[in-house]
Amino acid sequence: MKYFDKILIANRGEIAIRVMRACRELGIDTVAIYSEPDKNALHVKYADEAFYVGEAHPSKSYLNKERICDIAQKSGAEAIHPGYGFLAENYRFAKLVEDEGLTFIGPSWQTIEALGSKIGSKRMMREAGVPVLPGTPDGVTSLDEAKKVAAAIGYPVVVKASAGGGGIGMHIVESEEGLEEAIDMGMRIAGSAFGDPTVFVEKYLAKPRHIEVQILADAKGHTLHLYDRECSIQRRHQKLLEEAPCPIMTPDLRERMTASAIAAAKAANYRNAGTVEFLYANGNYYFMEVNTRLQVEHTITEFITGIDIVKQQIAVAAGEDLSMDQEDVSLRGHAIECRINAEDPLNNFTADPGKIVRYRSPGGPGIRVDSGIHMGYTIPPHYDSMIAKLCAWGSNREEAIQRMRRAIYEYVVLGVKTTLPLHYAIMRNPHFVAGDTHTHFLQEEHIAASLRRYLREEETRMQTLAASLRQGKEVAAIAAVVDVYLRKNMK
Ligand code: MV4
Repeated sequence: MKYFDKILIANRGEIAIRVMRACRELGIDTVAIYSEPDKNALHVKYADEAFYVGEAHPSKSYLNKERICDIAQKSGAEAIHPGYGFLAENYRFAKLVEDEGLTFIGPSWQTIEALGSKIGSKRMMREAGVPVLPGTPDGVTSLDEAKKVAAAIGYPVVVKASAGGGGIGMHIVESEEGLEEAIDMGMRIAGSAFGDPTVFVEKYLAKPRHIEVQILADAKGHTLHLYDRECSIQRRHQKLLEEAPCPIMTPDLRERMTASAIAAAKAANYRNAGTVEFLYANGNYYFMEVNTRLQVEHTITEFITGIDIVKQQIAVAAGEDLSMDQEDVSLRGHAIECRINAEDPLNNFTADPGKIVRYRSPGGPGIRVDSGIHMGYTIPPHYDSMIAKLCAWGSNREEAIQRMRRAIYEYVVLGVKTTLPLHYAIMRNPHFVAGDTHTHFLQEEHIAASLRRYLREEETRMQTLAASLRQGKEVAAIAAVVDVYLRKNMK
């Protein structure tokens, strides 16, 4: 089954390649778009055809809705896959694609629009019987009303932007004195960041877990869940590491959360792949938002279910029924994803773009690497610093962690600083190993100190490597790198 003859991928980097891989397996031709600094990028070489879309700045290229649709029409593509980020959750783009007679591989634009409002989606979910945190049911219109609600639910509370994301415009309030300022600040920030100053108030949870459920639905409304993921380890609302399933999940909690996620999807008339995010604390969970896109961390769900989520997205976008029932979706083992960013974890995660002078990615049992980089590639400074996703699967969580440590050990990236040593420090952290994670994990675990220790070990290895390369023993590079790694005895 082919579904489409040609698909345009409106994205770059690892996710563009991930989508094209599904297309290649299905025999679907692919069309890449690329900005000026991406003309030599891997996603361009991987595609069957590639079109220049515009200058470096995303507004000129990967966010240029009209130009992307023109390229789709010119190339004869029938559908557009948006990946994640850029236009993936832009309902105006989804609508434009449909208005042009093309297929948007994702939910309907109406569903994307409805779920884009935090207040609106919270109301929708409350009415569908999904647990939500107590708070103001609508946007704050008067300080008196906000004070009444906050007093009733009890401090601390949090002020959030309805149009927001990524914690922008979000302020924690410890007592009534701080409420007015938080509302004023939230409205100002939300207004300038999203063009919508609406804020609401809800109960604040101190150290919740972020647990999400993967959803898959077809055009007939047949809706499945693909189990859960734990995504609590984040930095400034950017996820660093995820695992599937959630390590503290019990049969009862899973039963309730997955049922809530399916109810949430049905309430929003959801089709295609999506994620329902929850906050969890003390045995209770609360709806947070729905991500109406393929997510970065879909890979670990693919590992534990064996389902190719991108192929399913393409199939249901073509109007196919889901080829399985809930009973056919089984969970096997445990998977972890480490996001490898070109950033310096010891210098406030400053981006470190530049040339990759040596590169060797890990492999072997239970390892999956999704990346858009290669040896000799220069990471442009204009985009996201995530350069690869390293995923490990094991028959249980312990084996997944052991494999991840082993894969980090094998991974060679020279030329830019990366978050690899940070991930190694996390894989060695006793609380992480015990499955004890929450949204304030990084701040509290002093990961930086242990990271320094691991980096000193790394430095010796890197010097050995650099020396052997300088002496002209540049044995077809990869072999040399592997040799240096394997000879070192890492505890
Ligand atoms: C919260 C919360 C505690 N209580 N809401 C952060 C970004 C935005 N998507 C929602 N966020 C939070 N909302 C209430 N009522 C704590 C967070 C939060 C968080 C959530 C998920 C993952 C990491 C986080 C890190 C800090 C705060």
